Amino acid sequence: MAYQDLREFIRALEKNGELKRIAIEVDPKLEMTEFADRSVKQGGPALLFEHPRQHSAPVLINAFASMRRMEIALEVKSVDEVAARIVEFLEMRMPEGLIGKLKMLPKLAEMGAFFPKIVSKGPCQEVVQKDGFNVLDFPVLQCWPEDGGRFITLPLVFSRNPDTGKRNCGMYRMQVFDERTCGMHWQTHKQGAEHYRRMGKQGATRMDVAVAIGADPATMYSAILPLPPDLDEMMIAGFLRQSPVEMVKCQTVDLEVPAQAEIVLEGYVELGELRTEGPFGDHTGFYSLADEYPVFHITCITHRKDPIYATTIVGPPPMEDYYMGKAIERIFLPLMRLQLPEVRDMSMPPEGIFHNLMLVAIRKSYPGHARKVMHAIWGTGQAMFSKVIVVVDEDVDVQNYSEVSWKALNNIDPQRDIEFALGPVDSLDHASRLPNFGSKMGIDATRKWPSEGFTRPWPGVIEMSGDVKQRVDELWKKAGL
Ligand SMILES: Cc1cc2nc3c(=O)[nH]c(=O)nc-3n(C[C@H](O)[C@H](O)[C@H](O)COP(=O)(O)O)c2cc1C
Ligand SMILES: [Mn+2]
Repeated sequence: MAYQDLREFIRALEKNGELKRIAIEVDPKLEMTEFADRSVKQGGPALLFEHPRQHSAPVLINAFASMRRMEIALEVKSVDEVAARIVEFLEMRMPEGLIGKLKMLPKLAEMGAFFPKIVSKGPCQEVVQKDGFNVLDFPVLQCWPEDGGRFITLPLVFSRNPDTGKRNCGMYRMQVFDERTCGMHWQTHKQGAEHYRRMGKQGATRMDVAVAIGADPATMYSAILPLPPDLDEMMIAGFLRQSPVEMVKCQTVDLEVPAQAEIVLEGYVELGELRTEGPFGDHTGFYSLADEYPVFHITCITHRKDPIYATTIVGPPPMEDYYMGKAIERIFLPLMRLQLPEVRDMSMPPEGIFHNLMLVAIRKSYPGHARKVMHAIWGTGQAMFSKVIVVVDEDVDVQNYSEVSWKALNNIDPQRDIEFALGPVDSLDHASRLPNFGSKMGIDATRKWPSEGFTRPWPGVIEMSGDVKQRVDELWKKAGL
């Protein structure tokens, strides 16, 4: 059964021993970060701070911060189950003949059941504040000492594509400037920024934006998925939770938000208005520098009577977002393999912060195959940000970073095997020659073939023969070892 809301998810975490309530007073300014950071690094539970200093709303953090919690969030035994369900849908073709078509009906009905449903009221509007509100009434964290202020870190930011009318939901952090103004940190490649550019082209002066904080876990998770533009995250959330997301119309803007959300900020972004946002201790483990970003003006705050404030911190890896990203890696692998069936597995180690390092194992079939795969990845959605791609043969386990380092480093002649490309890079890359533009490197660490100009013999990996291993198994004890 799908979780109705954040509370049901919290109860499930608690029942599974994955959540700790913190009864003592803790300051949302820095102290909660230190708690959350230590906890995630020790493999500790999600934390629910019941008494944030000077605030009444409890603070939930690290709710997704382990693979077990990701499984509880998505209600699966392994996130691979989600991948399998996606493949099942993608492979669904209209079968021949009436009987075959009839057999399809339940599947199609199931698909229909994913579409979000508009409802006339929702708990997220139990309290409606059209004036006299203050977003800082919520326990918004200052995450790190040199942060430019307090940041809302788990917001579901809703906007509409003015050309297609399609909704988007992305997670873009928001620095709180004052009681009713925040930064809107949608990076230039993201859909919120695209909507903003299109609104500008149409000569609009304001863009409606609504922000939901705290919802059922599938809905929250859908906001970070690297989906194609114009694919409704709320539909994907419905697919993940196998039940439609209930949406309610906002009070002051022409957008809908999840009816079961804890807190909703309604408002607008003024076209052309920019303000310095940051610095912010980011998921690279470095501070992102202050930069100019649009400003979000709040026109109305709605919330539950007793809202819970959901948040996260990012910083030196691994943090909560590593586990959210690891689940994306597993869930999106089958989608990647639709385009690139030669890919056997791929992995993004925590220290690579997703965009800095991707390890890919392929079944190599023709000369230059590894380079073809690199370019395909650089041409695919948010995988375009991959700064370093290491391509290995399929016998290398890319989840085993020590095996990859050992084999890849042995297999390369650097000058011959490195491919450089120029293109868009992650906005958080502080080393690129320009913001958002720089170089990327592919390392072809596959075994080289004569058809690639390599005519020397290629040695095999050292392995003991099976019969000797077996014999030593017996001798081992006799030797007193
Ligand atoms: C905790 C967290 C914070 C994030 N903050 C930002 C952010 O501030 N700006 C941004 O552009 N992307 C941020 N992201 C990544 C986006 O949510 C992600 O790229 C998403 O796919 C964007 O959706 P879109 O393609 O609909 O724009 C964050 C992700 C997580 C998990
Ligand atoms: Mn999107």
